Formats: sequence, C-alpha cells, structure tokens
Amino acid sequence: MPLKGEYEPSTAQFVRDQVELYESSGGAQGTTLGVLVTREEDEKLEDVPVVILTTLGAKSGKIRKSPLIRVEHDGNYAVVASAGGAPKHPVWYHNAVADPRVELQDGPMRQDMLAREVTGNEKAVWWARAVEAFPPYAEYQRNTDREIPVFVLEPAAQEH
Ligand code: F42
Repeated sequence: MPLKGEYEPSTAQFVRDQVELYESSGGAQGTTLGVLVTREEDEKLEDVPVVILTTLGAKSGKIRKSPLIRVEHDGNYAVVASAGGAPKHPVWYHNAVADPRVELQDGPMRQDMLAREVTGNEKAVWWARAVEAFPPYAEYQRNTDREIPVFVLEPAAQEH
C-alpha cells in the first residue's frame, strides 16, 4: 500500500534534483551516482546504481525521499545509513526506525517494502554486499566511531 502524505523535498538541492529526475523519467534517468571507485588498486569513475527510498517523516508525517546506493540480493535490498561517514545518522534513518513501511524505487520498479535494521552476522553479510556495490562505504566506516546502520528491505507482501 503506497505511503500517503505530502511530499517534502530534501533540504539538499542535489538530492531533490536526483529524486525529481528519477521519478519524472519513470526511473530511466538519474539512476546512478558518478563516483571515483578503487577496486583492487584500480581507480576509475563508475556510475553506481541508485534506488529511491521513500519513508514517512517520524515527526512531520510527511513523505521523504532519499536516493541511496542500490544493494540487492534475491529480491531483497539493503540501504546503508552512511551519510558519507558523518558523526550522526542521516535523518531518514529515524524515519525507517519509527515506521518500517517504506517504498523502494529501483529503476522503473516501485514496491512496498518492510525495513528491518540488521545486526551481527546478517549485517556482516549485507555489509559485504554493500561495500562490493559501493567501496567508499568501507572508508566511511573507518572514518567514524558511529556504527553505520544497515536496513534490509523485504517486499511487504512477505510480512512475517
Ligand atoms: N546517503 C546515505 O546515507 N547512504 C547512501 O547510500 C546514499 C547514496 C546516495 C546516492 C545518491 C545521492 O544523490 C545521495 C545519496 N545519499 C546517500 C544521500 C541521501 O540521499 C541523503 O541525502 C542523506 O543520507 C541525508 O539524509 P537526511 O535524511 O539526513 O537528509 C537531510 C538533508 C534532510 O532532508 N533533512 C530534512 C530537513 O528538513 O532537515 C529532514 C528530513 C526528515 O526526514 N525529517 C523527519 C520528518 O519528520 O520529516 C524528522 C525525523 C526525526 O526524527 O528527526
């Protein structure tokens, strides 16, 4: 069931713009993040796939949309609350904790998901997948004492 509420764009212009391009193109444009990535000592510019996470504002009740790196495995996804390794969690983290009902847009596909913060071995497995998709995550974690949270998103129909 799609989340209901008034959309409140991000306070960050590049984020607003990417969400706008992603959604207005039906997931055909704005679906990557150009980033310098080092893999096995080889550094090159990659267009890393991006998804759009929609959450309900934990305080405002408004619809919030965050472009995040696409980390997918067997139809489930992980989203990483890295905020570039900042000392504080991104605000959308608190939204997903307060209400696990989220929407995920991956290219043209949009689905209702349930977000579950993962820990321990399950987190380690997804963290490895996330770093494979976006190696800078490893550096972000090295550069902050904050433990960067990971949510696993499962299709809402599979409610346990
Ligand atoms: N951020 C990540 O954390 N991980 C990623 O993998 C990632 C990839 C990525 C790719 C492309 C791109 O363009 C951006 C990317 N980002 C990534 C950045 C991401 O999209 C977010 O901008 C970033 O994580 C910061 O999220 P934020 O939720 O802290 O955004 C701020 C700027 C923001 O919008 N703040 C709003 C404001 O008005 O200040 C509030 C937003 C909000 O949700 N408010 C809640 C409400 O109730 O409405 C309050 C919740 C509460 O409890 O305080």
